[in-house]
Amino acid sequence: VADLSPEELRGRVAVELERTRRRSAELTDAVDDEELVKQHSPLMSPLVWDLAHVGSQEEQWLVRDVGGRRALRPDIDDLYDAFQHSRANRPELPLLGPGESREYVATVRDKVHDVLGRVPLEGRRLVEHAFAFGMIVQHEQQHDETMLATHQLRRGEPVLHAPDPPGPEPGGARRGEVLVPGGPFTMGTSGEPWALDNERPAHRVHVDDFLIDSHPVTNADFFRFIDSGGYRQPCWWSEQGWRYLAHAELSAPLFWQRSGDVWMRRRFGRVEPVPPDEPVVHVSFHEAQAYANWAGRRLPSEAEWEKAARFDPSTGRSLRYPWGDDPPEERHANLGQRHLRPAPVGTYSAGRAPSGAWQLVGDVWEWTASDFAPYPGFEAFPYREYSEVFFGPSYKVLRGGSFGTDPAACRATFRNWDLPARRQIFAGFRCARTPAAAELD
Ligand code: AVJ
Ligand code: FE
Repeated sequence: VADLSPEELRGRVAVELERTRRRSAELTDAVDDEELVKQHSPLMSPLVWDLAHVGSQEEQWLVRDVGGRRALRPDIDDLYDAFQHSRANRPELPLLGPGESREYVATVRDKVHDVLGRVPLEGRRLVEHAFAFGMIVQHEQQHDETMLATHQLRRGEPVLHAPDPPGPEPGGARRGEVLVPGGPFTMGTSGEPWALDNERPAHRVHVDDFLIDSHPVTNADFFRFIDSGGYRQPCWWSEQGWRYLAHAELSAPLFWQRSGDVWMRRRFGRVEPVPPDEPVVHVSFHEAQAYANWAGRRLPSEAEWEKAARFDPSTGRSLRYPWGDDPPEERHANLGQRHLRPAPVGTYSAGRAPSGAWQLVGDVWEWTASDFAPYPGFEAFPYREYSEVFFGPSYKVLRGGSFGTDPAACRATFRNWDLPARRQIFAGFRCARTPAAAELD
């Protein structure tokens, strides 16, 4: 950002805003008005809520705060405040209708382009203003991923279409563990202009020797857990996990269904056999943890995950992405909803980390063992409700992004979080373990 002239920066931001809006439009234009206002699951908002919420945040943050312009629709601030109304209750609200919502977000966007054309983007205000626009792009992209999860929960004929991802590369599916030698590394970031408050500041963390899976856990791995009785044996589950399992009566990942001898799954309206070589997706933290216990392993801590994903032992530096500092390209990772599924393990050799691990970014979010907590020196920005109110033992951290995560909202430092019971998000995992002393010689 600092290397760009203000004019180049304005152009870059405008492109990102429009690219993002095309995605939101695609997700909301794919269904008719009735499906736009209906609730597809109590876990999710109606799609039309997400759309107008994106506009409302953009109005408050860019039109009012950055632009200093007068409010367009202060009367709807409360309706679209995520803290005022739970997702389950949003359909009952007097929300803007589909046409009104589209008109509203377009009006806000026009004003935003006007603000972008006039606001100082240099000197003292550069970082602050560039961040505000970047935050809004990321916010909309995050809601687009949420809307994609709503599409996955929706019943009915397929309305989203995309080509399948590439297949595994020669030798790519040879799986194992990679050893990350103990020592300090830099976790988090202070210099990344679009990094959100919870990724900051950069700080040194010591991590002991650990081994981590070279690839995410696959559906075939998960078949074995299920077949060996994993969902029926309390010994693999935490107390909280077992209570949740009994209450929710789970016996497989979300969207799976047994048909005779084979597992089938529903994927964006298509029913198909569960592909054995894809990362498992739509599992809760509890299921991931139970699998890891069953396999004699554990989930990686967040620090372990990040070190495996970005620490380069040849320079001692932490990279922006597993493959280096360059922004994601198609060859690096399955991001950005180019595909409507994870790629099989052993794809994207260009995206490997210095540790040797594959597919840390893209495909599926990966559950970690860690609670969502602030880094030392954390400062809430721009408001406490973005991250700070979620800190504590209730939320577990996920890392790496999924096939539905846009590159703008994905970095090796990016932190996602959710309740340990949630599985409608595109979440999978990989396992780790602490090596025995004899293994290190
Ligand atoms: C970071 C995905 C947990 O969706 O609750 C959207 C992102 N924050 N609007 C969420 C977010 C405010 C957040 N997650
Ligand atoms: Fe939001």
